[in-house]
Amino acid sequence: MIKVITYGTFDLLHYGHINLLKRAKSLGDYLIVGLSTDEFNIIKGKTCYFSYDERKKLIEAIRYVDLVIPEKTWEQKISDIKEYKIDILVMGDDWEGKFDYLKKYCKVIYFPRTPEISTSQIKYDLSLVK
Ligand code: C2G
Repeated sequence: MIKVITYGTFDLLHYGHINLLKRAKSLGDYLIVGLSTDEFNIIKGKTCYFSYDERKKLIEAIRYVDLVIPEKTWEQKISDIKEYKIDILVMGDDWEGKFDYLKKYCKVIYFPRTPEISTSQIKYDLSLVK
């Protein structure tokens, strides 16, 4: 069984996220999502519209996702890879190169981001609606 993992905040879930999760799952049989907790998002400098529990419910409803675990720190990836026997780590290419240090533990693949859509873009566009 090929196990894949990816990490993210996934706030205001949109088709860019879905594209990434679909492609991540296509690489194996089992996809784990390390979902950033509200506390970790503060460390990441992100303010979320949806809470961790709400975002978890959304991600768990996606057919490509088999398990959601909390992402609490930058450092947990190595232990996650070992604990869950991960074969492939996938991230969007805005992270290109940033997780190459994990190549000694598993394959690391960066997929092109879905252009033109992002959570911040959605927030901005909505701010224009009166
Ligand atoms: N993504 C994408 N296309 C978009 C928007 C996002 O492919 N249009 C991808 C990102 O590249 C990332 C994933 O969807 O791989 C989740 O995006 P974010 O929630 O923005 O993730 P981020 O805040 O970058 O957190 O430890 C890793 C971090 O937790 C990643």
